[in-house]
Amino acid sequence: MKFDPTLYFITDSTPYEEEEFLERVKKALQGGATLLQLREKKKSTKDYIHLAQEVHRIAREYQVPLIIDDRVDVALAVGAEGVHVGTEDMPVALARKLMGEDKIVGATAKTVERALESEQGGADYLGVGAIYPTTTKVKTILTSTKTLEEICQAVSIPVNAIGGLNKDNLEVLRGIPIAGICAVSAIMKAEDPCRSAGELKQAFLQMRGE
Ligand code: TZP
Ligand code: MG
Repeated sequence: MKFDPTLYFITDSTPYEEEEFLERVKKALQGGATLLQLREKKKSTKDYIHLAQEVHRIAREYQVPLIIDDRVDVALAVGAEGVHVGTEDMPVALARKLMGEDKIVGATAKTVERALESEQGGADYLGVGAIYPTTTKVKTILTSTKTLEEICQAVSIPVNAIGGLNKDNLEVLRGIPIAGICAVSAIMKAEDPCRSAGELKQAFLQMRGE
């Protein structure tokens, strides 16, 4: 399935009531997020599915593909456009087998080895980071821009940078052939997620020289 990785917005519903969360997701899409990931770490399967259905409704309005973090079963259950698997989740090749050829499968890679393995397993894109320390709850380590660049050179699928990125700190990525950036808090926690998404996208395109 075709997708645009330019501005990949990853959600964190933790501090919000459902209504406000969904409103924020909608605003992020209005502001120009091109790809959306629902990322839930604590919800029951039932609640994950419920939220995924709500978010999918909004994503469809804006024709933005919805990727589900970790859970192939939830992605299939709600007919989401894809799934994202990390190093401790389902192996990429198995996720691809279960999701089928038409869906999007993304993987986290922090080394060239994992990047190549993920590409061979059928990943459509890679998320690489954390580039900066992050305030989002995640089990991660910092990934250097050198490794990010080496991963970009090693694979032919799109590579997105992730971790602590905001509109004012993208300069370190200049010259590295990433396809896009991922962001949680810069958009999710912003006073105005629509404006933040727009500004972040603009900053990325400018950094890339567009
Ligand atoms: N993987 C590496 S860093 C990260 C994930 C899921 C969190 C990024 O969140 P933020 O708020 O954009 O730093
Ligand atoms: Mg995961």
